Amino acid sequence: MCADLSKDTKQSVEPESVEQASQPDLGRRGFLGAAALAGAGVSLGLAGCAPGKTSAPAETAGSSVEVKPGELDTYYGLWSGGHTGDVRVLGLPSGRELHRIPVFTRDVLVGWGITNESRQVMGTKADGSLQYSVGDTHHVHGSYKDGNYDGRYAWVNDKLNSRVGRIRLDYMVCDKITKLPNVQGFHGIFPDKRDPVDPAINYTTRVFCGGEFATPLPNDGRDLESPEKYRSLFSCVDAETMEVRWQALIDGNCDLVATSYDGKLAASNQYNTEGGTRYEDMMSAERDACIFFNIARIEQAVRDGRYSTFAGSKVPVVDGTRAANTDPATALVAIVSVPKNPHGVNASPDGKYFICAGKLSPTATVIELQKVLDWFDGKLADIDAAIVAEVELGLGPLHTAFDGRGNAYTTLFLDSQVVKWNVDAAIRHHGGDNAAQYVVDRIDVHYQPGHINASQSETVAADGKWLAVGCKFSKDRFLPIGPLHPENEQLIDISGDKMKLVHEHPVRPEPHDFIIFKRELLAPKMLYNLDDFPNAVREQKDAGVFRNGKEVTVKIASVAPAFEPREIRLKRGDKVTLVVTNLDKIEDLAHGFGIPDYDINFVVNPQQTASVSFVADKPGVFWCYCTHFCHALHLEMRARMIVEA
Ligand code: K7E
Ligand code: CUA
Ligand code: CA
Repeated sequence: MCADLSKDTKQSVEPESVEQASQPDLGRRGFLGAAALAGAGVSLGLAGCAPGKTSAPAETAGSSVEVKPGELDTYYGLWSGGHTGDVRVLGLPSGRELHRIPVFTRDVLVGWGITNESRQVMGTKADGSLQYSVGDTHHVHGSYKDGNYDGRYAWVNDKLNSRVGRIRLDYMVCDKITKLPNVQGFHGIFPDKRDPVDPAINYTTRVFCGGEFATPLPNDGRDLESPEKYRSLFSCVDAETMEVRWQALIDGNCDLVATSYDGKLAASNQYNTEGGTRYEDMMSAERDACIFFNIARIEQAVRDGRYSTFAGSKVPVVDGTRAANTDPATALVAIVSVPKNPHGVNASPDGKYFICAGKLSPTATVIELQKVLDWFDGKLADIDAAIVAEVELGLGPLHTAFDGRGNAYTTLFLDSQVVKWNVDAAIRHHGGDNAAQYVVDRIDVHYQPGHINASQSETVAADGKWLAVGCKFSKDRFLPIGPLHPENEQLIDISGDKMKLVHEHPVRPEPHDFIIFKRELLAPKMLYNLDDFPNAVREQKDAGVFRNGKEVTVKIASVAPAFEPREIRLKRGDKVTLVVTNLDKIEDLAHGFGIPDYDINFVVNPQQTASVSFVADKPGVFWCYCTHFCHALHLEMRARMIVEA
């Protein structure tokens, strides 16, 4: 399983023999038990490579991955940041990180969580402190129109505190955060791609959110010792208002989420249909499920008043439990059986299939969308007949991407590989055509890949050019930096028949999912508009210190290389709101505003306004200075804040 580019080369000539050589025979590749998984993780992955043996130079020379100095990338990537609570913006194919968009956690670079405006988005407690200071982003997805990204919004989950963040892609800033009521471990997220009933609404209006951890509902101290009463909720958030429209109560749990191209279905893989509260219990059944939510029916049930609510929340909750949904004519959900503890569900760009990866099973399960709809319509007797393929791929399949040419690419966590397979061939193989070779190619990645995505993968415009892989372990790939290793992000050229590894870079842990799309789909604004800030200081003459008893408003205008006013006179104990407007109109001319010993620093972009509030509790002279290099006289760009004792 070690990196060996000679093997990649051989692989590209003889995939068959490499498959045999590189695939351990684990009990004829049957299901992995929990113990086997742990054991395999150690023997196949974590202890598999000795440093120094494998670091052949990457094949980058002359390949199209190179973006020369001064050239621009052709794709944007939006990457979840992981437990740094932010979203990364990458340029591809270079892999250069261009930006980090803070969402759930403070970012001291721009002052996210420090300015009043950002704190309002993040949410504060009655005492003014931030509601939460930690987060964990896993999945980021963009808004759709006609099946492709429209560049309006992106949404990202916070698994830790069950929040949804929305990013305005025009300014690349988070503008709303919604807390999901009665949800713990909010994991998968996916926007719908159009409305299920109104053909005129061909764009995203809902965002679906899967609750991974079942708890007593409401989780207020009752039913602690009654696991059979633990439930989880699948939530629908309005894309515009960001309010929670409805929730569906389900047995077991949700993990990842995917949506159909016709807007009719949202799907979530379930790994704990057992409803286990202990580790072993979650792996006791041979099969789990992929649950499909019938959006139009659920919204009709809400309109008809067929819902309940939980204490502490007014959100309508429909009944999506198994027992309540056995009659296809009225069912709100359809539950398809898939092998043991699946991970990942992805919708193919032709709109026909959902693919669940097996995780503890070496398989991928292909579920045909039309057949799920047929079951709801009473035309398919057995919902499990919606499964059109269940084929072996390798050990530890997690996530799947698509190239728009009928091929799927699935990460194999335990095998440290990506497998390219043909969906139609898999369906034929499943149907009894043993000659149908569905595995097209395999490539070693370094190491233990989790998420994977291809350029434009989950859109109607999947273009099959680039495939990025988030490897959870980097081991020996980079200079050692102590115990906490970087992760390894690798880029694979998938434009030809054979996959070709072309680039890798380390990344600070730990991103999960990401999307890659053509740069033309995004048109960021390069300047703010003063009209969007009601508190803007519109001209230098409006700047000054305005006192109302102990409440003081300091209005500051910045024009490089000076602040106006340059002297701020305060009295100890004043309650100060300090508003800074950057009146510069030149792109890239941002200023910072740092106040020594007051724990304040933030950035104000051209034509933006930002404010902070604090109590002037420390007397003395405080040189507030511009912290963002803006001008030859940047060091002189200061204001003297005097706090009288
Ligand atoms: Cu990392 Cu998407 Cu949270 Cu799989 S999940 S790897
Ligand atoms: Cu303004 Cu530096
Ligand atoms: Ca299970």
